[in-house]
Amino acid sequence: MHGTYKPLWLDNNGDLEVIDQRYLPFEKKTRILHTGADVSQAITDMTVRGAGVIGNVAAFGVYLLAREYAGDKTKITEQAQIIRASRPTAVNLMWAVDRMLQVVAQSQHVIADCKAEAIQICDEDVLRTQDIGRIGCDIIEDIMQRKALTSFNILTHCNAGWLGIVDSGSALAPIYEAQRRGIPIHVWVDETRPRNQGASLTAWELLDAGIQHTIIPDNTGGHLMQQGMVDMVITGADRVALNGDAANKIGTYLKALAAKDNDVPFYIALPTNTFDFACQNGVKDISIEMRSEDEVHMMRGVDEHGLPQIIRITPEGTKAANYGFDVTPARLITAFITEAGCITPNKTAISRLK
Ligand code: RUB
Repeated sequence: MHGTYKPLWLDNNGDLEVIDQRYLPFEKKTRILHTGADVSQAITDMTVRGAGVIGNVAAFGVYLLAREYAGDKTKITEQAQIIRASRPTAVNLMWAVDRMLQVVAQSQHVIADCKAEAIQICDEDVLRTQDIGRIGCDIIEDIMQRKALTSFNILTHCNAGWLGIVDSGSALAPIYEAQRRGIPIHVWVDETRPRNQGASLTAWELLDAGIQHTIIPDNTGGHLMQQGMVDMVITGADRVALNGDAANKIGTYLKALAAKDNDVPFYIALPTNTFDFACQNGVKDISIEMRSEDEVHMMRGVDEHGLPQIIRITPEGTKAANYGFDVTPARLITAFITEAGCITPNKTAISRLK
């Protein structure tokens, strides 16, 4: 790898160029991040999003700080805290910044070493997602065999594809692998209100890859599971506690409840750097990001001429609550699909990954 990944890469000036995910699926724009402040801003305003990519971009953010402050360790460490706090839930962000700061502390050649470490973090994620793809797809084949299925229906929520983590995604990695293995697969894509990461990002990725998929309103999954139209649910995660409780995009918990009631296997695919070993109890201890009411009131799309428009869909003066994430209790999760294998959602199994 040479610092070139599908959602982010280093340009010829050594700046970080990222796909600006706010404009997909209608426009493919990129944004160049020159400084640490640019990186914090891009994470906060969701130019880049998804736990893995937030960590990937944050790692390069510390490299940009090293360049900006000519290797001054005190300044880099101080400014890196702003990147570290730019979104609260995805633990990959804190993990990546802390790992980069260890390099800063020990290095004699801070700028070069930071660049190499950021590339190393992304390279490792590339390999992690490939392993997740293989292990997840083995599970798909196993379920198909047991149920004597000739095609397979997966439901996913939000976006945990290559826009979410370099370079194969987490939840979508087994789906891409299934396509490579020639398995006839179809994906139910939750639209994922209010920011529609499913409808705009997952659908865009799957369309681009030529994978059969159907967008469904967020409330449809329970009905489909009841009718036997879902063989497996796979989502990503933003933070998983030691007891196996998993934070992911708001609405994931409801899908897990419906899956349990209908005996549909519910898997969470994640790289091991999404486990938060310091967090004992996810439901009690993971703080949930509250986002702007405007994301609920307003919708972005294109009009009949293909021109971008933002419209309001609620009455002026009505209040909205915008919880970014929810926590699915471990008891509803069949297993975690990680690069280290399939992990049972309990403290004993998760502790072994430390
Ligand atoms: C993203 C989200 C994704 C996880 C996992 O939320 O909930 O499912 O981050 O993604 P947001 P991955 O869009 O608010 O960042 O494992 O691919 O990083």
